[in-house]
Amino acid sequence: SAATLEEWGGRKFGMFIHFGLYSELGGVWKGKPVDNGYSEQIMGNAPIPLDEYAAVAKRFDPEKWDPDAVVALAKAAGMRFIVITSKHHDGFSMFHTAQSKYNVVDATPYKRDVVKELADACRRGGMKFGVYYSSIDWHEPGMDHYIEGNSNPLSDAHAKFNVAQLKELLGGTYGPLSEIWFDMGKPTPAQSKLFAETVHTLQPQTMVSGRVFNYQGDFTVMGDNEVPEYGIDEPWQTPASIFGATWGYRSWQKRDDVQGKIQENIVRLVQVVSRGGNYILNIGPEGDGSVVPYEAEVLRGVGAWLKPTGEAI
Ligand code: FUL
Repeated sequence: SAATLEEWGGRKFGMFIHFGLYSELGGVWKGKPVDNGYSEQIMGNAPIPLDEYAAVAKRFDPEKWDPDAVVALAKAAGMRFIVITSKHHDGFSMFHTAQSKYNVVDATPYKRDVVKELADACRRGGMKFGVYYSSIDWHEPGMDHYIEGNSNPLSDAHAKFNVAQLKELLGGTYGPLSEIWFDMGKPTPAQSKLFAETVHTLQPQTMVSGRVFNYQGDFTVMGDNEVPEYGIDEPWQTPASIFGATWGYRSWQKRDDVQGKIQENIVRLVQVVSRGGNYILNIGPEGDGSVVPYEAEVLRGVGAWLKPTGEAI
């Protein structure tokens, strides 16, 4: 509805979180930095055989993950919503899905539903909450590994699996979702329609990202880190990563000139918002769940500029 669109557009600034098994690897495989693509896609980039990648789950134990602290950080940055990876291309679910044991509760020593605990923290903190959901699944036989442009076609069986997971995510356990950030794969028009309808039937207020494809999205997603030159008169969003080269944690990332980074993100935020969009800025927590101090500093720096006198915006 018009009210939903206006509310969503009015949020302007949010936090993206890329967190998964890849965070544990931090962009390194067998002692070597993997530098030919985003670190959240290290399984496809290295490439890592499925059984070896899946074994990482046995040591994924993000004890330092603190959802309330993450919500507090988003607030300090002046953000109004958070979107976390519920499942990335690797196919590993960060929520307790019943569709596959390949999830954070059933397959790791951590045994806790990361998506649920963040959803609850957001509710406590008055922060809107949404999820990223990739329809690609490198864990599935026949769909394994990278295809140019992440344009994997989806079998009907896989689309069914996706719908079953969407029903879990939107069925109430995770509360009201502000948006669902579909990403990649190459669904048919009928599959895109099915995904969008599934979302809207369960939660009419949930905004569907344009990367559900085939004109079924409620908002347009720009290219990664893309800031358009002109105002655009429709709901849209720029997804931004602090380092450009990765969204998932990368241990060997060079992190310097934090003031310059803060300035850069303030400028981009202003450009996006003044042109009618929402800016969603990413953090990539480490495998132990901790937020990279440099990233927290960038976010706080942007927030300090937004709120020079310290009052709530
Ligand atoms: C892209 C994905 O392929 C990246 O890994 C990342 O999630 C980014 C936000 O969207 O298309």
